[in-house]
Amino acid sequence: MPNKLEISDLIIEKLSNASHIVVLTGAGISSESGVKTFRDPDGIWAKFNPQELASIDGFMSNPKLVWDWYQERRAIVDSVRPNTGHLALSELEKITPKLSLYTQNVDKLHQRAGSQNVQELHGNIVENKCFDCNKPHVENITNGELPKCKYCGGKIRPNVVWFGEMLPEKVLQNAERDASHCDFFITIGTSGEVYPAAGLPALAVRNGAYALEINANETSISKMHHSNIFAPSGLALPAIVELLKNKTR
Ligand code: BV8
Ligand code: ZN
Repeated sequence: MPNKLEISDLIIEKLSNASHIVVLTGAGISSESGVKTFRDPDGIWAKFNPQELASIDGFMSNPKLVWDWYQERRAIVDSVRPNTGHLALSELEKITPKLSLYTQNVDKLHQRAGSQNVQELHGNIVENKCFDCNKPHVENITNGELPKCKYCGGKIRPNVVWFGEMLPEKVLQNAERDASHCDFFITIGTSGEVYPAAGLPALAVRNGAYALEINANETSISKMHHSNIFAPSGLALPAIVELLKNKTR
């Protein structure tokens, strides 16, 4: 397999000896499936202000606009498929002793690619819940009017974490514990702008892990990684899995 992506032997050596790999993914890993990222020039937030839509205030002030925005995104997510990057991560989970995958993405593409140990730091847009009593809303959503909670009549919202909202406590605790105890941390397709998720790579490095960033571009957290592969994750991840498999053959 020509190593045209310049994946160093050191990365493959460390990966093949890693007892616990932690992966943090962001919107970039889904972009090759056709799901727009947030902050890229053609991203979904190019025309919307995130605070306006992905926040409690945004929903309170314009529930219909926010609800329709999520309906639009749900339709896109339903219409796309996991790409080679998602599939390679699912393969990596199979061929390594322990891999913990934490995603900021809300599209469920990792689960659809077959990854078993996926924890959602920012929830997902497949499930819905009541804005007021937090109970899950499992009824089918028909387009048009805003659905109402059958328990309390409250407004239904997607089960995502909005700006200003706490992340799911157990998931964040697991992420911080795993980042602090792993020996290899891979950051894939995230601009590293949104906290506390963006703080996980630094936590791993502080605790002695080897940190690799895979991103199509340089980011604000590139420099704090031991190595970077500036390439699309749909190309880099399958190449890494192939090199790992060749090594163990
Ligand atoms: C919190 C879910 C405690 C919904 C999202 C003021 C008030 C309140 C909070 C704050 C505040 N100031 C700061 C904060 C903290 C805030 C924050 O970090 N703000 C930032 C913007 C400064 N964080 C929060 O509010 C979090 N909660 O802190 O609670 C608290 C509570 C009250 C008060 C204070 C603190 C909640 C954060 C979660 C927000 N929800 N989304 C939805 O999706 O609609 S965030 C949103 O950004 C997405 O979840 C996304 O996952 C996340 C990160 O974006 P990325 O995934 O990185 O995507 P992005 O487009 O940015 O980058 C894509 C990358 O991919 C690029 O680098 C690109 O180069 C790369 N790429 C592109 N193609 C490819 C590729 N790479 C590889 N291959 C390719 N092919
Ligand atoms: Zn309710």
